[in-house]
Amino acid sequence: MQKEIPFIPYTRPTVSPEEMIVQSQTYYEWMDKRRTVRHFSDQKVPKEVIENIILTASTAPSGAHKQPWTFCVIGNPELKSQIRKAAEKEEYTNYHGRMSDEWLEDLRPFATDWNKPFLETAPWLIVLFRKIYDIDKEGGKKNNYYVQESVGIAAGFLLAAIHNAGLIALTHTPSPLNFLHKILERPNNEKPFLLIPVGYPTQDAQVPDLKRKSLDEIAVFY
Ligand code: IYR
Repeated sequence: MQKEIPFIPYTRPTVSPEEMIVQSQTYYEWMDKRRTVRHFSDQKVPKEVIENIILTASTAPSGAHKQPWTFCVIGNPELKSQIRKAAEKEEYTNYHGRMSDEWLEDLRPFATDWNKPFLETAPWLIVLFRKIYDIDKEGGKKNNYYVQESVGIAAGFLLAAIHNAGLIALTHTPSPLNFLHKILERPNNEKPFLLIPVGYPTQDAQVPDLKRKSLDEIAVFY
């Protein structure tokens, strides 16, 4: 039997429409500064910052409030180097035949390749796992719901929190990701979802001069 959860009043200070317009605009402009950066410095980041970022990610909504995620944080250089080696092995195969010509052509402007030095340089790697089911105290399987959606939203919150802390992240998707399950010795109910190096950019870090779609390209108001 699921235990009862009491309901409590939802209270937040009311924001006037005028304030709302300003706040939403300010937040948009701030978030619009977030960029995926591939050039990481090895400058240290306090562990407490990473803890706060993860707590923020875990405020994301999730199916039946199951919070079906585990954030594995890697700061250990030996483990980072193992992860780099394994990721580069998969990525080498991806860039040399596993990815279609169209895919490689779409990626060309971003100058990515199979080399992933940031997996060793960044002070922290966060590997986000989705929990396809939970295990209760008696070792029984418990269902989770909308795991993909929930973990995707948590990843978004994580990236926003990293940006808000003044740090950079790279949403890295080595594929297949199974090597992370093995290296980090995760249980069978956990599947790797994303690998996110976190840290500071190098002094000379560059990003492609991308433009974001305009509102009429992404939204339809009825
Ligand atoms: N996973 C590869 C390839 C890659 C794919 C897409 I789609 C990107 O936006 C970026 C990279 C890699 O990490 O290099």
